[in-house]
Amino acid sequence: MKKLALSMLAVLTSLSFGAWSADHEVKMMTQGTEGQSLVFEPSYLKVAVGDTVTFKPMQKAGHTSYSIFEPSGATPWKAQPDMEIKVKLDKEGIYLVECFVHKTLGMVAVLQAGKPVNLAEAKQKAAEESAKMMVGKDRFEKALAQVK
Ligand SMILES: [Cu+2]
Repeated sequence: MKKLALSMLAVLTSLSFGAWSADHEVKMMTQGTEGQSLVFEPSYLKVAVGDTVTFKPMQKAGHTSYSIFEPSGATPWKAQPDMEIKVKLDKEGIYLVECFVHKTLGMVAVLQAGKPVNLAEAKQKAAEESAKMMVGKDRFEKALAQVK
């Protein structure tokens, strides 16, 4: 009986681990739903530490999800053009994401896992990147303004 209780506990524990981490979706769009060109939707997303985010290309235009800034200890990612990628945000803080092909056209996103422990560094990196953009220079700033 004790053995059965223990194995039941093991099953329950593994089930609840599965339920704790959610998957979120970010679309990579040539034309956004509000008419803007070259966007991640949403361009700001807050998740729990340990959640996953799936980047989905909605049109073929060479869209790629590259992380250009992560919390310390987090693994950077680079998706292939027009390919979906699922990433796990297992470190707390802000992640900055760009489409490699359209980064100078403001195709960027901000992800937040848990508390924004690296917000100051993220803002600095975002400002450096925004200075290189031809259009959409304010997109990082607008997304970062939503961090809470
Ligand atoms: Cu793109």
